[in-house]
Amino acid sequence: MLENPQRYTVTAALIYANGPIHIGHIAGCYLPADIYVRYLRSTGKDVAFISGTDEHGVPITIKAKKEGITPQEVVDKYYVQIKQAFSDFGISFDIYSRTSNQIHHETSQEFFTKLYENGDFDEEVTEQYYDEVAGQFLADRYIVGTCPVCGNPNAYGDQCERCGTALSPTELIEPHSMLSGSKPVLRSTKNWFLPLDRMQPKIEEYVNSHTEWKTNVFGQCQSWLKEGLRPRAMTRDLDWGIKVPLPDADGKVLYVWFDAPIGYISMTKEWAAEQGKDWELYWRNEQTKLVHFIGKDNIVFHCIIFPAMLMAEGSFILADNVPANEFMNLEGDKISTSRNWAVWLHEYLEELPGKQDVLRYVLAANAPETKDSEFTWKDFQTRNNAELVGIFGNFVNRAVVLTQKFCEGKVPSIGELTDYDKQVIDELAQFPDRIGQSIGNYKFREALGLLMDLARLGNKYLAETEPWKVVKTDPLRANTILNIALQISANLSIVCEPFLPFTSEKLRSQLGITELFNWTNAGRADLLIEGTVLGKGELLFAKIEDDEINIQIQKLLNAKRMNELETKTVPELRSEITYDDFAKMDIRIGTITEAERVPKSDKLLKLKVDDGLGGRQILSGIAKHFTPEEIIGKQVTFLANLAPRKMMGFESQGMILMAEDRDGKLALIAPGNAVWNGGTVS
Ligand code: B3M
Ligand code: ZN
Repeated sequence: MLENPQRYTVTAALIYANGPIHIGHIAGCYLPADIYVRYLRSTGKDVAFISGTDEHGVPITIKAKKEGITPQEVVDKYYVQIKQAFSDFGISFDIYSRTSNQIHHETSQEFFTKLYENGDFDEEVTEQYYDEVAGQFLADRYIVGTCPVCGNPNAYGDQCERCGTALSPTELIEPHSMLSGSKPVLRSTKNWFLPLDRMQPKIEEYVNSHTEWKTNVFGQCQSWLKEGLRPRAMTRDLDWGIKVPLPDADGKVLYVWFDAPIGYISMTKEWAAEQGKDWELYWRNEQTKLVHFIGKDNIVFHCIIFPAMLMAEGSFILADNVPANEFMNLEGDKISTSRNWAVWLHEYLEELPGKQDVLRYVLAANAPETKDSEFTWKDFQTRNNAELVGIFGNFVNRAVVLTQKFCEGKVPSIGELTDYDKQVIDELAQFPDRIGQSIGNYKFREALGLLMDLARLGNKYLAETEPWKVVKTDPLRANTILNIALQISANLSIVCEPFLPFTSEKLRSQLGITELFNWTNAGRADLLIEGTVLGKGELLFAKIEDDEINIQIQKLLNAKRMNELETKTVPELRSEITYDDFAKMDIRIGTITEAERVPKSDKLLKLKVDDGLGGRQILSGIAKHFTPEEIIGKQVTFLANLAPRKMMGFESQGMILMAEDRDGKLALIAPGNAVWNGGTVS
């Protein structure tokens, strides 16, 4: 672990540009990265915060096929949307670029060429799966089968997302093509492999030198190392991607997990060029600390494969830490793009405008740092109302409003301090370091808890000193109290900035802060100078009412229903019958004249049906779908020659025909025009 570096390269996963981003992405990777970076900047460090979209690989081409547009159109559309959402949400990347840029293609190809020239690859002709219907090789997500490690039936050809194992298509059990659904055949093809097996000792040495990594990250690495690493192809037989820069590699591209992490480097180059900086300082200087923020499904690529590539290349630094988070679930279920079970960031920003910090707060407070966590809208509301409004907002508001009221809206003078004042000032002084340490150790929930403790300290101080009463007898003492309360608020504006940047900004203007205070000033009780005019007082957070939350909950319920409808398939046809079989059935029209529930049965209705022959009794299992009242007088179709049978003590003489809807709801089958009772159906 690099101690006290002055320069940081911080990366956040290059998400596939094949769909919008949701709260799971934010909580898993982007928010922690942003908190970390904002904190580092505030302490005066030199930071490059790098991210962008991953625009190659099968996830992009699959999406293009699904939407009926070109891969280029897919990435162009989502790059813009994703970039905008991040920026509106206050994720403060220094650059948000894309892997389709020229500089990235060049950087990746140079990287590949260097490894090729070093002799780092094994060039091998192997049998790979080929889809004869689609006429192409099946790499990565084009092929799905059962994971040999955990039995997940939907493992991809390059990775099982359930257990995280990196796979090759040939390891899948019962593979099938995602393109045509057909069973693939094996065909020979040449590819370039990184011999991870031979590199294992070096990789092991690297991983083992980082026992400080988070337990989930270190543990996953150990289990792969224990299994033994296998050579991995760094090229693919695909047409979408970065061309393999070799003469005999027509129709081949770089493996997306080869080019994507190199994106961190090429994007740094792009940024440095724009800023007039030297990119090499951020990737080749041993004093630079490289940190990758990712979600847990990307651990193997960042802790083993990318470092192996970097080691082979030889001129780059390796990650000092890879603080991967686990997953965040939503209202008791896994977040899923295909099932639309998600809170989409761009929709949130539109539907709950101005509430970026509320979501930032809730996601940080529930961050899946050590295990999977859960987002619910009720919790969102409670945390806003009880914590942001009730604790943070309440304290600051009281300090500001009381100052407006008793001190003409100016920072009052500070007089003699009581022991209690001194104690509070001492406590205040310790907060920035404590919060900073938690952030530095990637414990963002803990840091946020401390931040709220500082607001609690402020609330307690006001409650115990009661300046609104003191002012009547001892205005100078009230001045001192309010001065201290305002100093606490000023400190809050500094230490809340990584978590709540929009609030920090508002708070600074309310307190009339014009100086560039940062973490290096924090902890002091003399930040605000006597006489400083406060800005306009406005509430930092507004209460969120049930209505707003219910809209969001309803949206999710709708998604669930839509999904259930879509996944319900039309039943298969039954086996064929002859006309004679059909002709045996006597189907007729009748009118329900009486209907009542059958005692002790929640399913059965006892019906009287006018069949033109004097009427008959039919028992029908439709009580959950119709009330007796609504069904009386309705014409129905019924099977008239079904052998009578007893149900719950009553004889049923026939069967009412019903149609079942997709969601299991029953509908009567009645002739479009009234037909005489007794009319036959044929
Ligand atoms: N694109 C996977 C993902 O979007 C992959 C990350 C690349 S990081 C270099 O989840
Ligand atoms: Zn698995």
